[in-house]
Amino acid sequence: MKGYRKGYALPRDCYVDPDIYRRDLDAIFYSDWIFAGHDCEIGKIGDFFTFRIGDYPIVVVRGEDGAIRAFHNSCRHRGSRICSAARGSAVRLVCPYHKWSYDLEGRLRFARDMTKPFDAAELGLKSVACASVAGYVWVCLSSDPPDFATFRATMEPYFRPHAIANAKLAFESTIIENGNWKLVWENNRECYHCAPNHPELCRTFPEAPGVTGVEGGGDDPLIAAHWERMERAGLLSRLHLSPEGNYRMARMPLLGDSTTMSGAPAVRRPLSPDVIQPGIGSLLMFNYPSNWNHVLGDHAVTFRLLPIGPMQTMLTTKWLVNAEAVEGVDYSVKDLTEVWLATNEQDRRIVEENQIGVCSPAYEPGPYNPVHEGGVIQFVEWWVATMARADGEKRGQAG
Ligand code: 3BY
Ligand code: FES
Ligand code: FE
Repeated sequence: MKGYRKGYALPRDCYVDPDIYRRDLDAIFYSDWIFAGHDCEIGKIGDFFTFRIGDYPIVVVRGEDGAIRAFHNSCRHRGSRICSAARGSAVRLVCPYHKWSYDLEGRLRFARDMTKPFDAAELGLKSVACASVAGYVWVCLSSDPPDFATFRATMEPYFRPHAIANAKLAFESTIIENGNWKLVWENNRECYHCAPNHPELCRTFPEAPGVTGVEGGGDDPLIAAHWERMERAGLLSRLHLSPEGNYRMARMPLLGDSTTMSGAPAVRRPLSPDVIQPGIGSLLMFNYPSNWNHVLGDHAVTFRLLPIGPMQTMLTTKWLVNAEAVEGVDYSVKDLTEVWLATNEQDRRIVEENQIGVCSPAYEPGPYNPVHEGGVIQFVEWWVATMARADGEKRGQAG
């Protein structure tokens, strides 16, 4: 990347330039596995949700056989988007334009008043690669998706005890941040900014760099003791960073039982019947480029990042609780969501101010703090390496 200096913030173009943004989409968002949502959001046959990765509208639907599939949400007649609702339930996916209808497996079943014979088998919805892992649905737009088995094998043992697939969505929030998607990630990958900006989060989330970073934190006695105690209780906890640096899992201690204002659980029932002990902290996972998470004893908070322009990013946050928990009896949405709604809003402003400053012709990349911003350095290096690899592949194909 022209002008990039290791250990320093990226050159302005990387956060501003529409061509680099197109390359980000091609090399990353159109090529990698992207977090779509949760199995439990589409629990019944015919349940669906929709979203968009760059220019691609997608629908994720549970079929008659119970399997979850993803399709391009574009009609095979003249291309109209078929499902416009964010979520819903349907027996067939019916295009609103001329009522061509597709079954839940994407087969074209009905094309009204078509007099000339046509090959229905040729006109099914185009499928998108789709995989469900431990209650998380992922899709990949590439016709040749990268290996996902290694991620699956790594994620499952950390997440299985938390029974995310059987949870329920208690609340969802979507915000638009006027900043490049990499600024959103850089901000997420450090807690250097937490003390000055996140009074609510800091009640329970430790500032210690070992908690947010990727170095391991095992030399921090508090973290090491937490891993020891959790793994004795059967909960995989030690940090795992993938060799390519694109995902990390680790269970970190919290100051309290949950990321609430009081530190007490927000939900009276544990998220999973298999994890009932207090003080389990937070199972943290990130998976570049689209997802990070906090899985607690009483609930989980999951984040989906989608770029919508060179300087605009959409962030969707979901709060999952035990499916049996009753709102108003076992939890209140206010207590459940207060800390992260406030934190997201604070982070949105941080990212937007960062974007405005980076847009200045006077901006010059400064040095990352090696202690507190190791996670940011890791993210930026992953991005630079990923782009260099994609450019190399493109040159290889061209030459
Ligand atoms: O959401 C996160 O994982 C990070 C950790 C600390 C700063 N940020 C809130
Ligand atoms: Fe879908 Fe015509 S575009 S039925
Ligand atoms: Fe933050």
